[in-house]
Amino acid sequence: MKLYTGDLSPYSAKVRMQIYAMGIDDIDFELPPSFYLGKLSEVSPLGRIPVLEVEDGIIPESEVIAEYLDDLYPERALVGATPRQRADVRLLSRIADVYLMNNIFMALPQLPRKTRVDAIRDLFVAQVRRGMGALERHIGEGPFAVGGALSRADCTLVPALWMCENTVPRLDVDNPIVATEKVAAYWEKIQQNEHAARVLAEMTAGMKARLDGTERKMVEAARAKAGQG
Ligand SMILES: N[C@@H](CCC(=O)N[C@@H](CS)C(=O)NCC(=O)O)C(=O)O
Repeated sequence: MKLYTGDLSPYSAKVRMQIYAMGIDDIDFELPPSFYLGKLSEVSPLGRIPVLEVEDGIIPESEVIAEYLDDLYPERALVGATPRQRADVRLLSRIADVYLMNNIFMALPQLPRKTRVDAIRDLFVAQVRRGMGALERHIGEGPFAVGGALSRADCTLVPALWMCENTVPRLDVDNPIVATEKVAAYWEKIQQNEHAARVLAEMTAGMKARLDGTERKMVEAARAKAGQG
């Protein structure tokens, strides 16, 4: 199998963390060459990563890939031990995807101050804060988001909280984690987990490449190669 993925992509990082935690070793990672050309639709009609390439086609959408991997390796599935824990794992993963990450992504075009529309930024940041409030209510108080073991809730929350901490303040608003107690305590602890630490290091490297111009050079090289000058 092959996972089309990118270091900085939080939805991809979520699937990578699951792969690391489940110890799956037959998946190659690749950044699709078309990523730098803005032509991800050549890999998947949705035009987004992650995408899992399997024998008979592709599976897009991080949550669908995550469930597929749990179905493939049920003895290692990261879904929680009881029906209630399984519901909580799904709920926290959904809060992270739909209420945190999706709204952060919608706010990203407001990063440049020169073109920023404050009302648009505020609209999406308010939704992120609402999601954070729900997370504060539902998250567990141990070292993991649900119960006493790492689950897919952690795999989704780790990249989402990294985005809250590293991206939201660049919109000139406070990091939404700071206003929480349980989420802030969880965030501090989960970063010590080896699989979390691995994806966080990858995302940090991806962010560095974006900010120091390395990524821009890759885009220019890919365009030159494709004759897009
Ligand atoms: N709902 C999708 C979201 C995936 C997504 O937004 N991926 C981003 C990177 S993290 C992407 O591919 N963006 C490229 C684009 O929008 O052109 C999922 O869960 O996989």
